[in-house]
Amino acid sequence: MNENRRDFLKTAGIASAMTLFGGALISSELVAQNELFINNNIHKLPKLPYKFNDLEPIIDATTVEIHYTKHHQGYVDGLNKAEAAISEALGKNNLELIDYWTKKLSFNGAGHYLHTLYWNSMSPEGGGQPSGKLADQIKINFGTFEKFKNLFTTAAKTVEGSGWAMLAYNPQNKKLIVLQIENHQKLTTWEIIPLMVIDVWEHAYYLKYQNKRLEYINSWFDLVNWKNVEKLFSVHNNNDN
Ligand code: MN3
Repeated sequence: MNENRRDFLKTAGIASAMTLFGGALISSELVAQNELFINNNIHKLPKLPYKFNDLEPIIDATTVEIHYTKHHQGYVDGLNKAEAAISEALGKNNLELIDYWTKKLSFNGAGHYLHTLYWNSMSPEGGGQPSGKLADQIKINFGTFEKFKNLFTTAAKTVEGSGWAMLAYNPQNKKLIVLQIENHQKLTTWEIIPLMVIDVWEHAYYLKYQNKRLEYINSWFDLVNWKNVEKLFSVHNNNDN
């Protein structure tokens, strides 16, 4: 990618709501909120919806800053690089390394998407419980909010290695489900709409919580931006009514 062009676009703040992934995975609402994409399909780091220190004391400012400016930026850069490499390979009609680049595309693309959803899954004014249709759906699919919370917490705690836990909506059978994700891209069931994620890679919590992942997850619930989760749910649940 042309560095000058990237700098120009970054400075100019040119944004358009282009989709990162085709199909059901992308949330148009999420894209609109964050102006994820700039011209020519070059992906950029979305604006963080709060300041680095706004999630304290639950997540410290240093963790948020490194996570956002180094880790998330790295996935954005990796995604752009993979797309450029695939484009170049097509141009040269040489697909010899395409298995490598499609893996990079998946890992970095999913990493970019999940981090964007992660930042929006939290708010300094978060916590409590969901309301409205989402609250009703949680009761229908999990029994009670506490049962859902226990399922989500246990899923997050037991992810092997680096990964995530996700609350998602399946529009095919109109059910909410909880998933474990390994790395950024493994163990999904593909037809689902992601609504909320917690990052349980160690870089998300290790400075403050060290090996105590469960303590991080329990504290994290006091940051959950239920308004955003409800909004994403309502976008995809609208046609059901
Ligand atoms: Mn992360």
